Amino acid sequence: MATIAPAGQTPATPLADAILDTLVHRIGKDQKAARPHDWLAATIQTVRNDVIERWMASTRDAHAKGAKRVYYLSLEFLIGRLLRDALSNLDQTKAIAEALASLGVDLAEIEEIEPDAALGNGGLGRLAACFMESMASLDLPAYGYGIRYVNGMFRQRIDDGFQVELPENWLQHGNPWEFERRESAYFVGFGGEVVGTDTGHVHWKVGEAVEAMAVDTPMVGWRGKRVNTLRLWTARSLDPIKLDAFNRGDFQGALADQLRAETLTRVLYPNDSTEAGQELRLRQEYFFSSASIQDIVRRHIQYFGDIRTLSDKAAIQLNDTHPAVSVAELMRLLVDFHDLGFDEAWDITRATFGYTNHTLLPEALESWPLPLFERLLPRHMQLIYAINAKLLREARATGADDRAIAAISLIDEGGSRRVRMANLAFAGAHSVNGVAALHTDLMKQTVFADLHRLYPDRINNKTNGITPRRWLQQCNPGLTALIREAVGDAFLDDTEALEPLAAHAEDAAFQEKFAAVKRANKAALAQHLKDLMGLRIDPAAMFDVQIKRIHEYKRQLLNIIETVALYDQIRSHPELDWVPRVKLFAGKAASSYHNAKLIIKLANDVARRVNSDPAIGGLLKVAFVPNYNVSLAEKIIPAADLSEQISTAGMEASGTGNMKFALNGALTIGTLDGANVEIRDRVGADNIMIFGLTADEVAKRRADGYNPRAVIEGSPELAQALSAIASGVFSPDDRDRYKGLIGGLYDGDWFMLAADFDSYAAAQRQVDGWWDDRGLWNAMAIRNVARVGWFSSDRTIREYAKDIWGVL
Ligand code: 26V
Repeated sequence: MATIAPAGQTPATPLADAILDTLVHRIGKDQKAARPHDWLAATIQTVRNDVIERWMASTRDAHAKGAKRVYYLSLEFLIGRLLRDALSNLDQTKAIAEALASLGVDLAEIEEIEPDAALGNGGLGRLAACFMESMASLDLPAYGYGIRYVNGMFRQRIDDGFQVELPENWLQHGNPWEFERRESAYFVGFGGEVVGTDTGHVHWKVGEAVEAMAVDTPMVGWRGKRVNTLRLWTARSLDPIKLDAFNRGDFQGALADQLRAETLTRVLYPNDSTEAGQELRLRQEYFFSSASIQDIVRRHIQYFGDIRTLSDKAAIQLNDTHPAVSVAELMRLLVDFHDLGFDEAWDITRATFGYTNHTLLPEALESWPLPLFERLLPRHMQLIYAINAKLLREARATGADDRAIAAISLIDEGGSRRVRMANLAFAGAHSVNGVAALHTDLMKQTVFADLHRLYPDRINNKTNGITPRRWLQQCNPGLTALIREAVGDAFLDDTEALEPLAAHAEDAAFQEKFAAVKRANKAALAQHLKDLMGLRIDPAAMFDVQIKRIHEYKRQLLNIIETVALYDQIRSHPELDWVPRVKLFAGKAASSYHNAKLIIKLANDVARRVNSDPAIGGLLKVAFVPNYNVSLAEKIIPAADLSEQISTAGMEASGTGNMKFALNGALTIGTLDGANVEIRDRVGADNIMIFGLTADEVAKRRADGYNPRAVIEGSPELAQALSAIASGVFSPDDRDRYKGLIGGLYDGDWFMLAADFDSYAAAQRQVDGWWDDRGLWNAMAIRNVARVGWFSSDRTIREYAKDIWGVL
C-alpha cells in the first residue's frame, strides 16, 4: 500500500493496511479524498470480513449438527448502530481504534456517523434486537425475520416546541452490513379466488403477486461465538418494466407495478397509530409472514426431507400478533402443497409456533375487517373458518357457554365482523407468553380469560431482558471498567455475577469511584446536549430522566405536572434547600396521536418558561431532547440518576428501559407495573421508590366510579399546577392550548394521573432526601447495579429456549 499512502504515512499495522486497502479498492477513494463516511464504510467492510467467516462457520455448524433452529418473526427490529457492537463482541475495539488512529482517523467520530437502524417503534422492536444478540451469544442457531423498510422510524425535529416528522433516510450512504440474497426469493400472492381442481385439491388463483427478496444482516454474539442471520424481506415487482407500455411511451405505466411492489416495504407503521393505513399494513404482515414461512419450509425440506418433522427442527416465535397470519400460511402450505390432512397439519402448526403478547391495551389488539381479509387472502380466510370450527367445537365440548364461545371465536361478531389476530395466534401456538409476571397474570384474567380456561397450560411468563453488552459494556465503558476492577470479569459472561458488587455498596472509597464514573458520564451528556441543542445543564444536579415513546398511559404528563408543581414551590420558597434537578424528556409521538404531540409541546413550553426564570436560580432545568432513538438512549442512560417508570399500573406490559437504567446505576421512581414489580423484588424494596395505585387498585377505582374532579379539588398542589397549565401560564401565545388536555383530566382521567399525583409528588420529595444523603444514594445505586443482572436477555432467551422452543 506504500503507493497509496503519502510518503511518511505508511500504515502502522496490518489492520490499518487492511482498512486502507478496503478504502482504495472497495470504496474507490484514496486517503486524501476520503471523507468520514468513506472511512466508516472501509472500517465496517474490514471488520465484516471476520464477521463473515464466523457467520459461515455458524451456518455450517448448525447444518452439520442437524440442529433445531429458532425463527423469530417480528415486524420490528430496532437494532441501532452495529459497528461498536460488532467490534466489542469480537474484542476488536482497541485494535481497530489504534489502526484508525495511525491513519489519522478517530474511531469514536466515525462510530457517531453510522446511521441508527430504526426498523421499529419502541420496546417491542428493541426487545427483538436484544434477543437476536442474546441468541447468538448463547450459540443458538436462530434467524430473525422481518421487513427491510426503506424508511424506518421517522426522524423527529422539534420546531417551536412542536414535533415535526421527517423521513429518515438510513440507507442513503448504502448499508455495508447487508447482503442481498437474490437467489432467496419467493412469490407472495394477494387477492384473486380459490377454486377446486379435478384432483380434489384446492387452488388459490392469486390476483396479483410480488416477489420477496432476502437481505441478510449478520448478528454477532458475545465473544464472536456465533453469528446469526437477520433476514429482512424487500418487495420487488415480478415484471419490473412492462416493455410494451414502455415502448408505447407510457413510462410511468411501465414502472407502475414496480412502484406498487416497492411501496410494500417502504415504510414502518407507527404501532400506536389508530389510523394505520389498514390494507397496506395487512399486506405487509402477510408479505413478510409468507416469505418467512416459505423460507423456513424450504430449508426444512432441503435439510431434513420430511415436512412431518418440522416442529422437531423449527421453532417459530411470533413477536406479537403482527406475524399471526403465519399460522394460516403454514396451514396452507401443509394442506395445499404438502398434502397433509387438516388435523395433522394443525398438530404440526401448533407444535411449531409460540406467540408472545406485548400489550393488553384493547386498542392495540389487532383485528381486521373480515371483508378486507377475505378479499386479500381468500384461501387463508377459508382456513381460518376451518380452524375456528375446530376451536369452537373443542370449547363447546368443555361446556363453554355462548358468552365464552363469542370471546374465544377467531371472528369478532360484535358490530362489523373482524378477524381477531390474537385469538388466531393463541389457538395456533403451543405456548403463549407474557413479558413480565404481572402482565402474564393480567393476560389470564382479562383478554385471554376464556382461552386460558380452555387451554390452562398454554399461557406462561417470560420476563423481558436486555443485552448487557450494548446496555452496559458498550454504552458505559467507565462503569464496566470499575466493576471489573472491583469484582473481576465473571459478569462479562454471566450478568448475575454482578451480585458480589453489592458487598461494595457501603464502601466509601468504592462509592467515590462509582460517583466519579457517573459524574463523567453526566459531563459527557451535558456536553453533547450543549452541542446538540445549546442546552446548559450542571452535571452536579440530579439528572431525572423519562425517555420512551410518548403515550398517555406512560404518563409523561404526570411528570410534567409534578415539574410545574415543583417550579411553583421553588418560586414560592426560594429560601428552602431545594435539590437541583435536570428533568430530561425524550420520545416520539405517533404522528396521528394528538394528545401525545400536545404533551411534547407542553414539555417544551414548560422548559422555555422554567429555564429562563431567574427566580429559581437554575435549581430546575427542563429539556426535551429531540429525536429519541437507540443511539441517544445509549448516551442518556449511563448519565441518569433517576429513572422515571411511572405508567398507570396494569398498562405497561413490561418496560425494558427500567432495566437499562438500573443496570447503569440510576434509581427508579415507579409504579408497581410491568417488570418494575420484579425489579423491586430483585433490588430490594429499600433501593427503589415505589408509589401509586397497584393494578388491582386501579381496576377497583375504575369499577367503583372514579371521580377525578373530587381528587383534584382535594389536592391544592395538583389543582394549582393544573390551573396554571390550563390558563395559559406556559403558553402565553395561545392560552387555550392546554384547556382540552387538562380538562380531560377533570372529566375522565382514564390514566389516573390525579389519583396518583399526591403519592408521586411525595415520592419525589423523598427522593430529594435520598439525594441529600449521598452515601445512601450511592449505596442504593450500587445495589441496583449488583442485583439487576437477572434482567439480562440471556436469561430470558434461556427460558424461551428451554420452556418454549425445546432447544438447549
Ligand atoms: C400499540 C398500540 C396500537 C394502537 C394504539 C395504542 C397502542 C399502544 C401500544 C402499542 C404497542 C404494542 C406492542 C408493544 O410495543 N409493546 C411493548 O413491548 C415491550 C417489549 O415486550 C414492553 O416492554 C412494553 O411494556 C410494551 O409496551
